[in-house]
Amino acid sequence: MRIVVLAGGIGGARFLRGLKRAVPDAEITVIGNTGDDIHLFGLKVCPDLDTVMYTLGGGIDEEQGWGRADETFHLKQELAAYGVGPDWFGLGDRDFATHIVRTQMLGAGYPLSAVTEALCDRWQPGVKLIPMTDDRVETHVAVEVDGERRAVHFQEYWVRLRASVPAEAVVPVGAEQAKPAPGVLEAIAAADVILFPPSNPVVSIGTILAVPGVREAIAEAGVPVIGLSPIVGGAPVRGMADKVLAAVGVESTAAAVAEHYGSGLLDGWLVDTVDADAVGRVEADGIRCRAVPLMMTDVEATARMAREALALAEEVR
Ligand code: GDP
Ligand code: FO1
Ligand code: CA
Repeated sequence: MRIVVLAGGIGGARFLRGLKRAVPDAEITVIGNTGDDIHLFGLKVCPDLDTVMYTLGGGIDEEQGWGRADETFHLKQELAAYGVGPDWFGLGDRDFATHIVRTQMLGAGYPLSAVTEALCDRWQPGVKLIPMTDDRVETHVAVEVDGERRAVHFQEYWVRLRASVPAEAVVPVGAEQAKPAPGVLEAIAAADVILFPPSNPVVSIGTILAVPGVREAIAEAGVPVIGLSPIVGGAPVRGMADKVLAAVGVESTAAAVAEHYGSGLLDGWLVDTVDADAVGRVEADGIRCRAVPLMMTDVEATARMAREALALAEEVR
């Protein structure tokens, strides 16, 4: 079975671990979000690609969900001693090596997709990980600070400001001119099923869908498209999805997120059992819906979620 998954960082990566457990023989292609990418200290950092790669490759800091296990921060401290920032972004020594290799390869002319493949040679994530595009896309968030409206990089909104001010708009800068990376449209066209894991609907999956051609390819693939809600009991399980959903005029409920994707894209939607009352509303919109436990407390619980998603795919096929 060929499965395509559109993934952000932690939510996507943890779901993929369960999916691999549920269907060990499946050929899984992950289309990764690169809108979170940021240039720091002259290096290109790709947080969501790295979160998927480290999580599936066994290098992730499990508790934090991003960055490397057994991390140290000597390099960051040395840079700070020279007055070189930013100090608000936690780049560790082990993680720095990844960004150095990536930046070196990009400088030598390799596209991000080739660089990602090279990095995955080390980590062996057990999936084919492809960035959504080789072109530069950066998610910016419009905020009002001291009565003045300005745009900040998504990482500045989330990590420095901790999403403490409302997001007034979310813009994937560069997306309109971006082309899907080699293999993205091919994987979608060859898929038996397409899954939206419980990733952020705006700054993860929304950004991938903003790359021209991706949304159309998914809608035209003619295979079941099944999503799992990242919103449980009216709030994100973690992160700032509520803030960025508000920016696009969508309420933070499992049903509203399904409607935001729409029946033109989604065939099936899983909500958590606490949101069972959303099932009727989602089905009235023409999207098949089931309520099942959606908390990724461990790999086995996550594998059950993946099995439910694949069972729903068979129902709508
Ligand atoms: P990020 O890039 O690290 O923010 O990760 P993603 O975009 O892939 O996923 C973020 C989303 O995952 C958030 O909106 C969370 O609500 C959701 N999430 C995290 N853990 C869980 C979980 O155990 N269950 C569900 N249903 N959603 C989760
Ligand atoms: N998230 C934080 O909340 N604080 C950090 O200092 C931080 C550093 C960081 C470094 C490398 C990396 O791969 C991820 C990192 N993240 C950090 C997570 C990052 O903000 C991601 O973009 C998340 O996916 C949020 O969507
Ligand atoms: Ca992310």
